[in-house]
Formats: sequence, structure tokens, C-alpha cells
Amino acid sequence: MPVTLSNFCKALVVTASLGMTAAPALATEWRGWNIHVDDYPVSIAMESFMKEIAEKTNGEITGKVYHNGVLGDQPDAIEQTRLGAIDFGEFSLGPMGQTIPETNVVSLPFIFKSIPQMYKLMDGEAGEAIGKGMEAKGLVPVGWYDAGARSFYNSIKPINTPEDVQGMKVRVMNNDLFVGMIESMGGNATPMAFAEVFQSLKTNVVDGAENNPPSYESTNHYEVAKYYSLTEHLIIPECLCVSKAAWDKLTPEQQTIVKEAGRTSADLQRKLWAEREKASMEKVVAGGVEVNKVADKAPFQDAMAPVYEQFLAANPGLTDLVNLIRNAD
Ligand code: BDP
Repeated sequence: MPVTLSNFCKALVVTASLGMTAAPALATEWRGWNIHVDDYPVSIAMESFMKEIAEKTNGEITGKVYHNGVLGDQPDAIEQTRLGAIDFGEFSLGPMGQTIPETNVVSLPFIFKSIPQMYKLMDGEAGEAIGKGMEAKGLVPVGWYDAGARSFYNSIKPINTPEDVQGMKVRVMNNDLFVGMIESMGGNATPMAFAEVFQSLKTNVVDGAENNPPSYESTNHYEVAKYYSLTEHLIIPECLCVSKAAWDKLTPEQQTIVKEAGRTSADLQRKLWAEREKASMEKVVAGGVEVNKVADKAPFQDAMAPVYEQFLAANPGLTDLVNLIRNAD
């Protein structure tokens, strides 16, 4: 058969229709947002989430995870996911507080007593209440991920007391609550995108920041801020979230599959997290970081009283949720 334009077009039509019959009628390809590097626990768990969904839906729903924040910074990606321009993402509840007040409850410093306690509460009543608030704003949580505890690091000195933070320029995630947290210790808070922190530390635009060991290590912040002080002031859970817009297009069977895959991926992420935390600490110590334990955290906790007062005054409707977590064993 000679290759004429019309034959070529016919061939295209045949190929396309064959493709159509081979693929399920309502095949959907999701785009997923992730801020972390490819080998991060979150990244591996997100890949496994999509793989399980593709398998269990026989390819009706497939997806690609965009790592390293290439789809934009976090506050922006949260908005995009709420609006349905991104189909799913793995977010810290930290930067969500500006839009979803319920999530701010877990951004209150020292609200959880430990990581196991955080798991228990997020897998129970507290997670349900927070999840409802998220869903009302366009995000459907399908798995609570672990992000350990955040501690301060800086290029000047070890921090042992809240006074040590006085006058320090500290980068925080985009949320007024974290600005208040730093100011209550006399520091200067600078909200800034995660991707800009390395350069800002290097050029002394900020003196320090705060994060968990895997993020401190995977971003190389430890190379330019050598003092890591284990204040463990924030235990902020993270969420694997599906955009409500994408969720509402699923059949009930598909929704069940997505929920199950979310749970499996959270189990995997929590396991990988524990391993990575250990490996990251070893790596930063080998890289010359001076790690100090904080002997007495009570002065830090006391310094946070105004943060709680202001938060509860502005959000009286969240008092019960705050107390539920605060008074839990
Ligand atoms: C990491 C979180 C990530 C945040 C980042 C930050 O996993 O979602 O964007 O901290 O400090 O621990 O911005």
C-alpha cells in the first residue's frame, strides 16, 4: 500500500481505535505532587500508592508522581490540588493551616507528647475531625504519613534554652502560627519556600531553620547549618491527599481501592521513615554536625503559652479538638 496522506490518516484512526478498545473506557491519568527527592520515604510510598491503584483498577486509574517540587512550591500545590488542577499530593499539615484551620491544631508546638501518640490520635478521633475539615476544603485524606519531630538548626551555636533563639533569623514554613512560635522566643521568623532555604542559609539571609532529620539531611541544609539542637518542638503529621475533584469522579469501588492503597502506603511510609531518620542522623553526624540534646524542654513549652492563647482566641470552635489532643494519654 502506497504511503499517501489518506492511508496514513486511516492508519492513525485504526491505531487510535485499537488503542481505545485495548484501554478501559474511562482511563484516567493522575498527576501527583511531591516536594521530596526520589529516594525519600514519602516518595517511595507515593509510588507504591499509585502502583497499587493501577493494579487493582486494572489500569482504569494510573498516575505519575512529580517529585522534587517540580509542580511548584507547597502552598501553591495545596491550592492547585484543592481546585483539581493537581490530582493528589503529599502535604505537611503545616502550610495547610492558612486555609484549613482544623489542621493548625497539629501545628501547635508540643501538642503531641510522642510520635506513637500522634499515630494513635491521627488514626482515630482527631484524624477524623481534621480530615473532615480538609474534605470540606477540597482535599480527601487517604493516609497519614509520619514526618517525625522538627528541631532547630543554625549556623551560629547550639540551642539549649528559648533565650538562645533571641535575635536569630529563623526560616519557617508559610503559616502565621510558626511566626508566632519564633517570636515568642524573641527570634525573627522568615516564612520561605522550602526550595529557597539552602541558599538562604548559605548566604546568611537566615541563621537557621527547623526540620526533621531526613529533611535536614536530604536538602543538604546540614552542610551549611552545623548545629542541630533536638528541641523536637513540632510533631506535624503529613497527609496523602486526593483532590476532591478527582475523588468525586471515582466509582464507589474505585474509592475503596484508593482508600486501601492510601492505608498500605502509609504503613510503608511509616516503616521507611523510621529507617531513614536513623540513617539521616548518622549521615549528618558523619558530615560534621554538632547534635545536642535539650536537657530541659519545659522552658520552650512555657514560652509557647501565647501561641496557644492567640490561637484559641481566634479559633474558639477548635478548643475541643485542642483539648482532645492535649489531654490524651
Ligand atoms: C518537610 C516536609 C515538607 C515541608 C518542609 C518544609 O516534609 O512537606 O515542605 O518540611 O520545611 O519536613 O517546608
